[in-house]
Amino acid sequence: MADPRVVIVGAGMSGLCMAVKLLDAGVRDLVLYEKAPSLGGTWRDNTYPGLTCDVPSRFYQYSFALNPGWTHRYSPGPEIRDYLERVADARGVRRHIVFGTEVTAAEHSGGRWRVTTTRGTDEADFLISATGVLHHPRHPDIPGLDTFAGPAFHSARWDHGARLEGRRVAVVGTGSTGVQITTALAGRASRLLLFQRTAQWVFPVGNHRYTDLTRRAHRRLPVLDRLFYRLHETLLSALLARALVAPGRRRDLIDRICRRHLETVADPELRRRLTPPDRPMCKRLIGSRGFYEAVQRDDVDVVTAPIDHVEPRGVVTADGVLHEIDVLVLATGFDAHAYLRPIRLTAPGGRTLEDAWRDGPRAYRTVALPGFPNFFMLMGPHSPIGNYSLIAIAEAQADYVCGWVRRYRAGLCRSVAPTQEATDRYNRALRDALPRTVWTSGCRSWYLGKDGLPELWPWTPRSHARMLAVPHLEEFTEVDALAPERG
Ligand code: N01
Repeated sequence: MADPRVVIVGAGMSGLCMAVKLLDAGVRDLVLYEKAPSLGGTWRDNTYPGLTCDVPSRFYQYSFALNPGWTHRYSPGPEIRDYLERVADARGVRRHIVFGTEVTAAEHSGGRWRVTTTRGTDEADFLISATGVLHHPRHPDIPGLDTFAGPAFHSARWDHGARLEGRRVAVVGTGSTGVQITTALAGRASRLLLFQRTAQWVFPVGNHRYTDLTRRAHRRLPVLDRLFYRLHETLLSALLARALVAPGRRRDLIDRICRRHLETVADPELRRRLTPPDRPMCKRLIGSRGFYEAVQRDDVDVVTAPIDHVEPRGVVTADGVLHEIDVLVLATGFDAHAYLRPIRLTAPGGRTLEDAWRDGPRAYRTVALPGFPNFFMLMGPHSPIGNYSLIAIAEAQADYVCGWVRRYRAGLCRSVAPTQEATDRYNRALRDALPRTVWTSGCRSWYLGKDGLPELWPWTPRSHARMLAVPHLEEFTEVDALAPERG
């Protein structure tokens, strides 16, 4: 039985998940390269005020490490980060992580992946990308941004040295992040200006604290954790996940709830400005009960005039108004299409990832790429990342990858990749299903790729898990034998 060397890129939520599953499967020659000095990925990078997961804590956790101690129905960010740290320690992952080391390139030659990092080189039989989806902050191209006299920073690079109490703070962007920051800072800042380019729908969800009694009950009766995990999975799958991918009653219900919630904004003019141009769920549905209350405060303004430029004293809008501020927060999102990049990935025969994805990121069943042997992705293209637990998705994908590692150890495969034909067939089915999704209803969203088509899973997350539960061995081929020799 050959024991493969496995390299995982990234020690965030999905990298840790992959590592636990591989260790459980008996793989010992395992390394996770993490470019940061600590683990946690998005939950390490994001530390902004109000950071809360928008998926219920009972479901936003590993099914193999259920936590009875969650303090809230929706977990605060730092709690999730602590949880990931604890899982890494408890499951023996930490000693496999090499921190402060970025993978810059990987080339498959001689039957193995030659991995280049900022600290040297390595070799691997399996290369697994767990680099996350929303990782590279999107810095807006606003003229004069660097001339601002006060602290100015992206939401994912929060400057904790910047004083906020009693200061005039501007927040640019009204996605999930901008909404959470605005809700948290209203009343703390002396004046809060929310620069909104496009309004987004907000679904009313409150966040209550679990009582000590509840937490004690969950500690004593682990079956409760399992029960609530399944319950939340079922609710999210049955309501939200289906509403995203199929027209009908569920989608209409979510529409109605969002519209009713907007009616709680008393001033018709403000309500008009907060009315999105597209349907709920075109972008990731925002969950908040406090946001509309926050923007109705006297010390909070929603500015809808487009930003023209920034000058040392503040933000100047296209109507010529200078909005004087002390702190500028850019909640402008992430480059969602940068999958894996800037890593340079080269398949046998010299084909690069850039070649493969010239027309946009396309994968085999979200996890693999034709021509790239023993290379797997977590959260790869078209993963079901809309309003669902990404942890559950990562688990399904990690289980699938483990299947191939097991087959390798059993001597049943050596350097496998999906065939181009199977990949094309899968992508055709995917495209055929897209018109039923809400994202083709006239949305403007980073969910859409450069061809205007959604880059999301057009079926339910459960169908994704069901698909990955079957290995589809007949759709894979040994690659080395087929790769053309380089001249
Ligand atoms: O980013 P976004 P986010 N001038 O891309 C605006 C996840 N998340 O960080 O809509 C002015 O959603 C942009 O305007 P427009 C969640 O999956 C999860 O908020 O493009 N405005 C938009 O309003 C979410 O989907 C949790 O017109 C500019 C905003 O910035 C994802 O992270 C919590 C601009 C960006 O919104 C990203 O959310 C928080 C410009 N030049 C976030 N450029 C969880 O709980 C951009 N904007 C799991």
